[in-house]
Amino acid sequence: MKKIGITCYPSVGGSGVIATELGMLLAEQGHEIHFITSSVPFRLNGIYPKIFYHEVELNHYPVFQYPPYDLALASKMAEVIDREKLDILHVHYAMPHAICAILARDIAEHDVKIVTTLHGTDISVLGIDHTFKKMIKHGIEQSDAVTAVSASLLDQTVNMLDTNKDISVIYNFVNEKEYYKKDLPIIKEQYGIKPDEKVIIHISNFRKVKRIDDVIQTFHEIQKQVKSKLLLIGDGPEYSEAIQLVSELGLDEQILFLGKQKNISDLLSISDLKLLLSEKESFGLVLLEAMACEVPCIGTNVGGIPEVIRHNETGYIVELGDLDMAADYAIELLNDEKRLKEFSQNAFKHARSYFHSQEIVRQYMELYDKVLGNQ
Ligand code: GMT
Repeated sequence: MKKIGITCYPSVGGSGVIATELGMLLAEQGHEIHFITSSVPFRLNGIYPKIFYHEVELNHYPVFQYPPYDLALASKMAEVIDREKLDILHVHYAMPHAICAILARDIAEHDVKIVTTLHGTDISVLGIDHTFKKMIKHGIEQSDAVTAVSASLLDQTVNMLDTNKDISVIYNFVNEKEYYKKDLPIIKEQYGIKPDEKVIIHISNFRKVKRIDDVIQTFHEIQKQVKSKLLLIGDGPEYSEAIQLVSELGLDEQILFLGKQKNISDLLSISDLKLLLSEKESFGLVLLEAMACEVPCIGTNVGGIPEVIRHNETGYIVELGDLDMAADYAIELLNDEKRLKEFSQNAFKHARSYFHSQEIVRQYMELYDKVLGNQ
């Protein structure tokens, strides 16, 4: 049995989901898990005797202009490392979590190993900023082990930071107990979608990099040839722009903005196709969630997306901004029931084999054993 600390952004987001699900699966295997986060991870909504939660509290001292979150986190990490005698502290994101973990390791008396998982945004956004580049590099190089969620992110990290650090690729996974296709025609009906209409879905945090306008423009072409509706799930900075574009294109009746939703697998269960046309995406966890629910995907040839979608088998890959191609592929697939069924099955099988949660957890365990010198 190992004692493992986990730090992630606990709010909605793929990295938070992966960190939490990993903690839950490790706890199921008998390990003791200590989440050290600013709030309870949103997926952690049950009783788990092997899981403990340590809240990072922020006091607003009048002397500080900004509350020192990173220092409060490092201090909490050090406290938990010593009190719980953690073997591993697994942090998600080099910036700021690996940096905090390194500081905590220096402060703590108990010997702990740091494992850092890179999810992308720290490398693709912060890594470009020279102010942070050296700090991110330090966080990575001082970690005892580093993983990246795709080969593409690994390459990008090595190139951008010019580091020789040995980084392992460990892909993301989904909780198969939650992500599977359910028979829910009632949901389609409740949203006013006719049985013969196809459902296309996009899920994201509506950041600019997600190119929501490309998704809407692609759907604009698709709906001319396929009776369909587009579900837009999520919320974020581009939300208002998206609503405006939908109105301008006269698609208010056909595009449903559902905002943030909890039961994503239910909505995927009524979907026929998923679109993810991002300009940056280190993995695209939503693609894997879709595939697990038998939904084929069209994604851009960007970052880790081509490592998740198998072109012409589980979906299609298009060049960034090639909306005509995306629409053509979608129309062809949605109009061919036999092919659509075949792609759905391929997507499901691929998600269940290549990205199976037990296999991914095994890979993390192997890495933990390696850093602890048990291998
Ligand atoms: O995509 C985001 O804006 C959220 C971010 C996160 O922290 O969850 O996503 C990143 O990590 C996910 C989990 O590994 C990946 O599936 C996403 O592709 C990655 N996002 C980007 O690289 C833009």
